[in-house]
Amino acid sequence: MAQYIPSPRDWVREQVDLYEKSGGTQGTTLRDTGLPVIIVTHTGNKSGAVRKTPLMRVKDGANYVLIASQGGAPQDPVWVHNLRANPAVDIRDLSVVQPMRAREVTDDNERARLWALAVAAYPPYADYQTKTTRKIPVFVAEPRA
Ligand code: F42
Repeated sequence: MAQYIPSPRDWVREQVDLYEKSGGTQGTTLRDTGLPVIIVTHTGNKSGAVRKTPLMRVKDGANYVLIASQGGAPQDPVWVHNLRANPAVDIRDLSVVQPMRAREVTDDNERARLWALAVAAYPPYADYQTKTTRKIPVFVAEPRA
């Protein structure tokens, strides 16, 4: 089995640890917002290592919408490259872990619909898009048999 390499960011690594070690009963929200977070487990496209990325929970039926906002930073987060190369992910939502497949959304109408869901779930996403000239990548994760 591939090695797990934790995030170099302390607060991110600590959130993943707490979320997983508690079986999805602690560390499940973003800091003091109280808004729910999921953990996306994916594969490093260069290292082949297991990577774990907390993201806001945005649901569309059985699917999850993944927003590569990184706080409106100028660069895409590197997990975007991992999902493009290896779309098979596991998504932990509280105590439930599901195998899913992440697909980057390229259709403008589909993206607009999913972006609206994302902003409804986590309003700061709208501010993040105004802070950067890049078009924030949007993925939809669908259940994988
Ligand atoms: N980030 C978001 O973009 N959107 C969100 O909704 C979001 C919510 C959120 C909630 C809670 C929380 O704790 C964090 C949250 N974050 C959110 C931050 C998110 O978890 C990530 O930390 C952030 O998006 C940055 O992702 P990143 O993949 O750029 O992470 C960096 C810091 C990182 O881990 N870098 C690694 C490193 O060692 O420098 C590289 C990891 C990696 O995947 N490497 C690849 C490999 O092969 O292993 C190579 C990648 C390449 O192609 O260069």
